[in-house]
Amino acid sequence: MADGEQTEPTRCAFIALIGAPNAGKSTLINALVGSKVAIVTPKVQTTRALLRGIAMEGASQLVLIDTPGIFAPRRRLDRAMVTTAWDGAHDADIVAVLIDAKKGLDDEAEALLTKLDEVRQPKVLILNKVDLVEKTRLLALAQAANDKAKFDTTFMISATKGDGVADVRKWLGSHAPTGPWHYPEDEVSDAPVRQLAAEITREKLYLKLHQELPYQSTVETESWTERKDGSVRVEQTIYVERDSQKKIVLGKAGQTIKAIGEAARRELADIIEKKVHLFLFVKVRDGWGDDPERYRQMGLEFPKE
Ligand SMILES: Nc1nc2c(ncn2[C@@H]2O[C@H](COP(=O)(O)OP(=O)(O)OP(=O)(O)O)[C@@H](O)[C@H]2O)c(=O)[nH]1
Ligand SMILES: [Mg+2]
Repeated sequence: MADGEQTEPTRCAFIALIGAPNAGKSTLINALVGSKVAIVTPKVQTTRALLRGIAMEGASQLVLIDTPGIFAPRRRLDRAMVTTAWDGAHDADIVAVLIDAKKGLDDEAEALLTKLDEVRQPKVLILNKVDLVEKTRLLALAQAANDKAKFDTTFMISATKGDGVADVRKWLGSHAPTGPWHYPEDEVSDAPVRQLAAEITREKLYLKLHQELPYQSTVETESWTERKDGSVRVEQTIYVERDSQKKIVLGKAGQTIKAIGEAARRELADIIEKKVHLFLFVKVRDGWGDDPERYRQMGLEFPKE
């Protein structure tokens, strides 16, 4: 920059995306950032901890906080996730509330809107999945949601197709408070690559396994070694609760874990642009859902009860 040149002041906003499980929060973060930083699955409760995706919009840095879906929690892990999601909202400069337009104002969405009274920051309503819904229904839904909670503005978008995403980014950029950027300009996420690697494996696990099993498993990266030939050796452990679950994760003749490992390895290699050697181990840890160390690894507070 030449001396004396007028430049826009930098802006930086922390924006929490909250919403019911499966509303498309992680998909929207990836779309706003422009690369995959958060895992996405058709299953509810995919995101467990706060993850920040970072996007630039002109002179504004948008720090997008992906939160676990807000729902009525039962297990200890669920309670930790919901507390984490609300903490994310209270710490942010702007709160974006995502509603699945296909589902509309169901009990989950209603409960969430009611609790928004406690949120003091500017609030944005984002109706997502508009590709699945007729326009007239959308307008009615936007009206009904705005009657329930006070929003500064409303967007109707499709996070998967990208419709409306640029408008959201632009609005957030122009409403960010002036201030220095929090991260280097070229950073896309605050998560260390080891954590992203564990998340990618967890995504493949969610996609390949069904019913309760994904929820009763967690993945940790145990080691990450850069080798002289430029490739990376990654070792990960998949924790499950019971021996019967371990059998399912392994699959007949190890077929299931092989497929999970292959899909995860390929995606990780794409992202880091290096050859990856991925080694997966499955361990039975009865009650990992009550083990504080597993929460620390996931970046969650451990609820006392
Ligand atoms: N048709 C359609 N599907 C979408 C859209 N956005 C997200 N999805 C799908 O909705 C599912 C859930 O998306 P996620 O991004 O994982 O949702 P989430 O809100 O992060 O979910 P949790 O982490 O479980 O709270 C995935 O199958 C997405 O592909 C959209 O605009 N249109
Ligand atoms: Mg998510």
